Amino acid sequence: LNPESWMENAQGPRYVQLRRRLEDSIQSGLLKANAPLPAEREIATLTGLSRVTVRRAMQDLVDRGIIVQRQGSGSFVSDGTPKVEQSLSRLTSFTEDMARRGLSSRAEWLTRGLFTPSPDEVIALALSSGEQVARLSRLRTANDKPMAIERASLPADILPNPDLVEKSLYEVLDKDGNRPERAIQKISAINLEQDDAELLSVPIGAAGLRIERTSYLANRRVVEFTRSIYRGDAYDFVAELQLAH
Ligand code: 16G
Repeated sequence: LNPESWMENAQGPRYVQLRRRLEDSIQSGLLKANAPLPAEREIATLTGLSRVTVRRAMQDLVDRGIIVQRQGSGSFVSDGTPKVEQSLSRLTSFTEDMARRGLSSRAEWLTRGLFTPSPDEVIALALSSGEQVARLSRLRTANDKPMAIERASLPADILPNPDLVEKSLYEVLDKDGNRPERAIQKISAINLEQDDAELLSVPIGAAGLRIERTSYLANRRVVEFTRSIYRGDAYDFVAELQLAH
């Protein structure tokens, strides 16, 4: 990163030059997946560039999914986990979301079966007494990289045979005429605890998003109550806003 060695004949704004330089180091394998990058301050000292320029180059690399920044621990070369822009206004399934982006999705099963519901499942799904619950817990991957842990609960009469769900839950619901048509979703920021961090292949304490989705049929019956943990570095959530009247 010595300034004389590369900035002299270089073209374009300085942050672009620095970005390209860092990209080259990553593409050539000099910096490998998950390797830490020097701190912004250090890069500024090494290159003679301002912190603002360095920050801009780094932000560009984050936006392109080439590096990831983790609060408190710095920047790292991405391990190739896709960065996904997810709309907050469309009710879609994980399988559809990944397919639309040309990514292959898979589910590693953690739990799949019928159970006696917990008190919060009884409330969330408005179950009548004695009714069982279908639980589907999966680690969801895109191009074989872990993206999210999804723990879905459904009334057993909507999904009497959970083993029929091999790939897409929504596809199975659709076939039975039970595809949800409305959902309420709540997103909160978390730091990942050990078990979830290990499943998602990120360090303990890394940023995550807890997403709770309650989905409804047209007749307002609850179909699904899903508690998910998404990787914070893999998702950008996007919503279109309109002026409130
Ligand atoms: C989405 C939903 C989840 C649903 C799943 C079905 C969130 C944030 N999103 O990931 O509730 O169960 O899609 O996906 O919870 P599938 O049809 O691919 O199984």
